[in-house]
Amino acid sequence: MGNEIKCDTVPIISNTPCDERINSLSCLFEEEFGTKPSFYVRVPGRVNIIGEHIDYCGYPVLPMALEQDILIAASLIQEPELHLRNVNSKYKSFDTKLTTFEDIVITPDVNGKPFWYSYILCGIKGALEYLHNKMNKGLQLYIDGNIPPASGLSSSSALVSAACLSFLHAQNISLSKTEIAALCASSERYIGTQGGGMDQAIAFLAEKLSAQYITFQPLQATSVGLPEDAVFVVAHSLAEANKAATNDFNRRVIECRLAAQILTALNGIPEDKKIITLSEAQKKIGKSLKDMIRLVCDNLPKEYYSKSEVCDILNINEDELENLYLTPNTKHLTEFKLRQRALHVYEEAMRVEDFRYICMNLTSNGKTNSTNGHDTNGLTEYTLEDTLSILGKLMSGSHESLKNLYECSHENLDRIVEISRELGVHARLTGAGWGGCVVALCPKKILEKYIEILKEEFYDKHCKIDKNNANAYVFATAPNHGAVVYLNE
Ligand code: ADP
Ligand code: NG1
Ligand code: MG
Repeated sequence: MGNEIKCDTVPIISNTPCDERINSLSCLFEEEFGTKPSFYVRVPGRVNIIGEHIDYCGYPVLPMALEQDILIAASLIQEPELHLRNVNSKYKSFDTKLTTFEDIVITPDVNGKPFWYSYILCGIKGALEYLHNKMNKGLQLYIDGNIPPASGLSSSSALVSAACLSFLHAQNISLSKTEIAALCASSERYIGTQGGGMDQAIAFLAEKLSAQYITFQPLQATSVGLPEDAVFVVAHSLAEANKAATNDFNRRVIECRLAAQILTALNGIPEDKKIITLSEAQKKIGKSLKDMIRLVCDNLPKEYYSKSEVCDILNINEDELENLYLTPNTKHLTEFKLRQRALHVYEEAMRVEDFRYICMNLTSNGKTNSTNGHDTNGLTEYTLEDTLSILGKLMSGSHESLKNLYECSHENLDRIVEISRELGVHARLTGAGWGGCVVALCPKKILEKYIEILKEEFYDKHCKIDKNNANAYVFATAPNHGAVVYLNE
């Protein structure tokens, strides 16, 4: 590898690694565009270890970057145009002129699903907006991705981020990692989902060998060491879920918004129609996470809240409710689950703090230090148990909550979690859910056996996939580094 320059910005490495994937992408690029790529951009996918569906509520999360990535080969052209090719033939070529960010209109296909290239357009639209439409060069991009798509491993954000980074690099602009992560998070919202920024943050701020504790406002990442006697295993449920193709994701976002608005309204906070998150509600009310959980149970006792009930509590009419708090794809909803969603968020935020606390205090023998100074939410009861078992229980708790309170699991995910539990391995769905992947905390000493049993019991017996062909669906992973640019000099 060449020399890295500027640590705070995305590393620009002055020579491209010589590997088979880059070589074959380079050949395809040259065949298609008649020139060599001038640079490559690599942005990893991620697995979120714990802290699901809480980034958009303002709470910290704990992801790590994967080895799987989106790799883009790029060259500059004089014309203000964009030419997109993909190694995978199911993603059809796309060419367009580039004028202003306002002219980039992102529309779905006839079934309401985004086109693959819309994720690229999101990244470029965001970058053009940031540059106030100043653009010197057009781009030719050839994309090679190996992150399982629509599977909760953040293929979408890797694609948006890789496009935004390519475009900014082509215009000679280099932002700090946190700036570009925040820009990519807002750019991806052009696809229609109101995500929180975890995926783009880890894409840029990831570091090899440690997970990252990511806080929002301000966006910051702190390295968190993981237990050495365990391995994180990712297992695909074989169900895909594109988050922008349905309103499941945004429905949860707006239910959290409404819960936050109601909690503040019922707790004497002066009326303010600005959207607030559940973490802002906590700050305004001035209570601990534990107290917020009690408050949710007291203030939001009902199973469902109708539109008119929400309006009555917030002292607004239905038009105001739609305009202030709902998204285009949730405007028609008539009922909202508020207690369940808010309970998940506050409890999951506590689980993240506990998980991080245990990891920060790992000693060389795999046990944790004393719990001095940390409100352990009852964890002291478990100090004699194995660290892995405490961490595992937090992960299992997260899954149960996502399944029962957040209702974003899938029968295949539950099946994998169940098979894991029978072997004493704790696992949870990772990413947004409704399909996608499970992440499991597997003691190193049973890793082979665990993967073998998943292949037999889930892939072979349950999904009728020969266990010898299941390698692509279940793999052990370790924290990888974040986005880089390679110059092809
Ligand atoms: P994820 O959980 O992977 O982020 P999303 O539903 O957010 O799932 O986005 C998945 C979509 O991203 C896919 O349906 C596809 O349109 C796009 N995508 C992912 N990987 C690639 C790729 N390698 N090439 C082209 N498009 C991709
Ligand atoms: P995935 O499943 O990778 O698309 C989504 C959101 C995250 C976060 C998780 C749930 C986007 C781009 N990503 O991830 O911000 O909310 O779900 O924890 O919206
Ligand atoms: Mg995504």
